[in-house]
Amino acid sequence: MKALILNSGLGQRMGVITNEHPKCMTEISYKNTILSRQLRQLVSFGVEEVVMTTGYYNKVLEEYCNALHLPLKYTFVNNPLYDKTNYIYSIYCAKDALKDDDIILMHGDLVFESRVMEAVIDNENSCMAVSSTLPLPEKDFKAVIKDGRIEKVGIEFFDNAMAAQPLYKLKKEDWLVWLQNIVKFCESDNRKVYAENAFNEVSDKCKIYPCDVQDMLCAEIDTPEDLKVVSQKVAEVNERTVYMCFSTEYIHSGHMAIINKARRLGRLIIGVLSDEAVSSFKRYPLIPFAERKALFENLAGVERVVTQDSLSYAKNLRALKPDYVVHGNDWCEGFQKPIRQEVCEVLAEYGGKLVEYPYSNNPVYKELDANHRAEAAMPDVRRGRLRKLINMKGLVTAMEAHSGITGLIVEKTAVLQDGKTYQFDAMWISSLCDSTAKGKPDIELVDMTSRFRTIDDIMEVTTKPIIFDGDTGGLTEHFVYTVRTLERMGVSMVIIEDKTGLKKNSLFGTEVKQTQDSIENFCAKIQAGKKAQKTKEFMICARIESLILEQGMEDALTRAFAFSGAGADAIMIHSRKKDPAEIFEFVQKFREKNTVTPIVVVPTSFNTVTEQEFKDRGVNVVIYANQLTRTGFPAMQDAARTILENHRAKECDDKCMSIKEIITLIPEE
Ligand code: SPV
Ligand code: MG
Repeated sequence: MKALILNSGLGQRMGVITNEHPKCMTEISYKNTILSRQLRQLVSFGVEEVVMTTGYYNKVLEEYCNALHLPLKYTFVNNPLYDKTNYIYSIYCAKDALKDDDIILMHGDLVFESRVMEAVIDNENSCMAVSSTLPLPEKDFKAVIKDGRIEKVGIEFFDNAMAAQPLYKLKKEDWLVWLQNIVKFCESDNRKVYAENAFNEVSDKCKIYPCDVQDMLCAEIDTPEDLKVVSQKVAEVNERTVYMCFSTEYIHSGHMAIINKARRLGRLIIGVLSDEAVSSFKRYPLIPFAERKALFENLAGVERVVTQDSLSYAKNLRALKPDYVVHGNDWCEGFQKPIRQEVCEVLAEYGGKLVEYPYSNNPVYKELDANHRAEAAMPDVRRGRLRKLINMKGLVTAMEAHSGITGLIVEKTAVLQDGKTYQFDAMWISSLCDSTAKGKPDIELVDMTSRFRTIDDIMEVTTKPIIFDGDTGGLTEHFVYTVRTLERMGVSMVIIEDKTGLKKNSLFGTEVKQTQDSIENFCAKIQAGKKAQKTKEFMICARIESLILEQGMEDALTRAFAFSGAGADAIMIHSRKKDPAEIFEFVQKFREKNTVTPIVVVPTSFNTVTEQEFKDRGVNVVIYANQLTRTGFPAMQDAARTILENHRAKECDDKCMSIKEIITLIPEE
């Protein structure tokens, strides 16, 4: 696309202002003339070629353009009869340079805000800027609209007309029709009329549509009074601010495209989502906040970078009051919909505007995202994320997973509540559920190789950190190998319980015979594990069974201090009572002496306590240890029974996910 700028005229009505240069070289704002502003706008829209008709002070004008050093290729075409003809003849002189492309046609004294040019350029048709909100001008151009198209342009039309400005996008096929008639006019010596007169004769074949720019700035400057009014408006436009928010960890050309669009609207302020906000809806970012912020701070055209500490824009919008918020239109649906709704409400409070651009579905970006996700799943990246999350959030939640599909449920399930997104932070690979899925009792019967296989299945399709139920850890001599394997796989934490001999599930309590390990033995196991591990992020958590085995609070606390002293990175305290009192008492007494070692709880029986209450009392990890298993298997039993009872599958259908859903449940990467 080329631009055609008409700059041959004398600009007589400007008085002394145009004594020494053409009108387009008149200053309109600090650092910009009418022309330099237009040219810079064209560059920002990716225009590379400008055909400029010249006349009055043509050499001054050419030199000026070249001195701007803009990335534009100019073709200057002098109209030697500039003082005797109208611009129709200037176009005629330039005709040979204007036959091979779509063009943007504008008068050299037109000042417009970038949204006007955007609306014109993005229009799929040939179009002219008109305004449905401005009154019809007495002496300036009006466009007569018929059947949705522009039938005539001129100063003399008032019926069915709209105020119009000489800014057009003309597709080659339309432009050539108009140009042909311009040539015909000029060659029959009809050179003192508007070029639009030639258009009016062929408007049935040259299909130009109105592009309504309403009350956006788009005005010609004919007089010093116009200059004053428009300069003031330009100053206002230049003061506008634009807000965008990013959570991205890398910037690709799609981001740049929308940033460039936003920059045209005003001075760009970027909100960078805090790590906490990012991990509330995605995963813990691989690139920490400070680095992500620096990405944008170093981007040309970004005026300021601020922190956005939640998914909600409200706080920043109320503080910054940007004129525009820019976003891709992808947030009209899905979990971002209420966030968008809130943005609209806050913008309405002070008259800001939301500008949305079509979301790019470019497969390259999808691939970049997939690669990035894959990176997040790599062992070295995944392993350390649990520690980071505990430090960042204070309390993290983990949900049981025992297969690829349950892993995906934990990975992807998200709930939007009160403008916030909630999801599980981590996955718990429970010995109970892993064994149950294999139809085996939870007595360390499923061997480690098989348990590692489960981890592998889950890891293959997820990215969230993994907490592994290591049962008793087995013999110390075996545990050290387990630690290294888990670490190598990218598991974040192993929890081992202080039992020995034939371990049974804790929820049996004292109904079955279970033996607690001695403090000395268990400390030695922890120490051996810590010594064996190769990375500093891997965590070994000591699980205390004293309350389960009714050994009393004192015993539980003595063990907790001994185990943390032996190097345990966290302490899990377990109970099978419905009443959380003993858990609360333990947490309080432990925290009186130890404020740093993370505390883990598994509230299967004391399940009325909320995460917030646990957090307030000093708990750091809440594990939902078996709920997917306990909900999934009854549903399957029910389906099996229903088929048996009815001797066919029809009655079961309503209980089932559709075949279509099941085959599309797992997207192909
Ligand atoms: C598991 O989920 O396997 C556990 C927790 O160890 S509990 O079943 O409560 O013992
Ligand atoms: Mg277990």
